[in-house]
Amino acid sequence: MTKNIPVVFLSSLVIVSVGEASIVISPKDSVMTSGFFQGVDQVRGYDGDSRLILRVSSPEPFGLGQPEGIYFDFTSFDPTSFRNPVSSAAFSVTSVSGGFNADADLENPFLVSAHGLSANPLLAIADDTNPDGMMSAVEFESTHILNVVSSASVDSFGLVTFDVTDLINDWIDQKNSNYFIALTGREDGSGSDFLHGFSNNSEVPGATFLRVVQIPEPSALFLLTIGSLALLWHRRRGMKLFHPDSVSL
Ligand SMILES: [Ca+2]
Ligand SMILES: [Ca+2]
Repeated sequence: MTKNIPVVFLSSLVIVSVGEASIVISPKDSVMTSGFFQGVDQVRGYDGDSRLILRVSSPEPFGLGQPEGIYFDFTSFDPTSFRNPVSSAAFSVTSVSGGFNADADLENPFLVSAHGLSANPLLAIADDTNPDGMMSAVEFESTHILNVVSSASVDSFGLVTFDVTDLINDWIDQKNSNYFIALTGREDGSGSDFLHGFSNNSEVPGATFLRVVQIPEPSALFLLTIGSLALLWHRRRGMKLFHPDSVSL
């Protein structure tokens, strides 16, 4: 029986590592664009811009032709660190007041959606931060935001989570190597005017994060199975030891 103890201990270790195979990734930065931004400063909210709140608007807020939206920079994402697809990826942001009395609430929920991108907005959009950019913010918004990955109804302040599993697996498979997530209000059909806020992660650390859960490696599953069998065997032997019929020795 003493021989079995290390094997049982190993199986416990494997169970723990499989159960906790989630990784949390923070964006390098997040920025916003808006039809309200006139002049050369088209992209705002960079680390150091002292902008605590970024905003997502309804498609044509207050008759504005260009909506507001947020771009999250995950260019530190390393697809080679994932050998398998992830089983889930949840993108969380912190809903706060946008500061213009146009927030979503329980009576007026706002459908916000997450998207992948087909180009790097920090390099493509021309503004004072990036004078070499090739296009305007509104042009980028209309041509490089991909189809919706998932939507969430925002009706209060606090954490809001989007299921971005398919997008992250596209990053891992290299079907999409633009490691950005955009939040827009383009799926909202309520007709209300929203200028809803989300904490700027560079100014409010921890407000935005991506949690991915990896599918266990086949070798880990094999070890788990072997470990479970060893545990079962150990238990059966243990039961025998304590069985009244076995105490005749
Ligand atoms: Ca930022
Ligand atoms: Ca700028």
